[in-house]
Amino acid sequence: MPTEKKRKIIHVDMDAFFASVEQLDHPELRGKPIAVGGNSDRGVVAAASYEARKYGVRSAMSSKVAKRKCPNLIFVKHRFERYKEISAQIRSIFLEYTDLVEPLSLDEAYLDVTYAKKGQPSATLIAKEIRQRIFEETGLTASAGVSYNKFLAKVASDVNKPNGMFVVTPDKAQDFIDQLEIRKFFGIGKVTAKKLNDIGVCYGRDLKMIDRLELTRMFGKAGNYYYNICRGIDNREVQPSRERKSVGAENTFSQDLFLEDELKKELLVIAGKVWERADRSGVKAKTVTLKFKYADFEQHTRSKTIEPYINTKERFITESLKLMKSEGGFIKGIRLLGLTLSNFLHEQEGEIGVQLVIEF
Ligand code: DCP
Ligand code: CA
Ligand code: CA
Repeated sequence: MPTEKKRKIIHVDMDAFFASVEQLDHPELRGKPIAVGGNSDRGVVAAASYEARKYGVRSAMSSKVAKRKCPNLIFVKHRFERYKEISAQIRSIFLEYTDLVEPLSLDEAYLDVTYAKKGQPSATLIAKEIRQRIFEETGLTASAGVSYNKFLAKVASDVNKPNGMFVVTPDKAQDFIDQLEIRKFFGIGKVTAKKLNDIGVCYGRDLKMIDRLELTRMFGKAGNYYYNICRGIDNREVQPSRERKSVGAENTFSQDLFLEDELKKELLVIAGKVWERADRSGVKAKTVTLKFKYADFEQHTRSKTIEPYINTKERFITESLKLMKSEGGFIKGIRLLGLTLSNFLHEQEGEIGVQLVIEF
């Protein structure tokens, strides 16, 4: 067997994640059509329970449309903290089997189990065991796909969703892809799928008829990826998430700023972004750093470290503003402001669970 077909990759994805967590924690919601998201006319559905999906309710649908499709739909407010907690829990299960775990979002990850820690030779059995453990330890169901590369594992995890799994062995891969609808190809977005459908490309086998040159002419670099995946080729490695060292944001202004009030306003916007990112990544930082770039490109940074860590957004803003004040005169004009949070609290220092490094 060619080496690229010898890897064992599992893709695990939780079923109706946010909605299932809400049904788990609120038993009165079980078996009912629920949507996680705002009920207002401007609201959007983040997740729909499988009961709600029967009515056509979907993620990213406006709440207004969702209510029309399912008048009995129950809206529930999201609780990111809780989803992050479960995300950390499933991740620690994954890590028992392999260090090669690459989270794609809070509820899914790729695992390379070619050399699994417990020495189990069968990726299928590992996937089964992991799904079982997730259920026992969280009370939630997950689906899985097993194959020799990321693309196939990812697509496979959708085949028997919810609460199911599917294995694509090397000898079955080409058949599987040939019969796969283009809209189900991971990495082919809605627009591209439509474009392909319009020229009569509806299944993997149709995509294979287009040569590489034509595909790259039509879709640029992505064309190469399409050319490969419809042949079952995807050599991307599972990249274990590295711990992120800092979270930051900055803004370069269209005009240099001189006034403290204007700078303060901009700083608040940047601080809001940084705090949201840190919050979503589940990190707790000790150090805040403010970066200034003057109109003449001279750059200054000022930092402050707080023990045990910066615990609220208000504190973060107060400290950022203090740093700005300490810099003083802005006669030269400021062209860029930036803020970063770093020096994260580590696991052994308590508090924080597994560090999540994924953007949501
Ligand atoms: N999510 C979101 N906004 C979206 C899509 C998803 O906030 N447009 C959130 C809510 C989902 C979670 O991410 O519960 C995971 O997304 P998935 O696409 O994996 O969808 P689900 O887990 O909800 O359902 P499925 O069973 O189809 O995986
Ligand atoms: Ca999911
Ligand atoms: Ca997902």
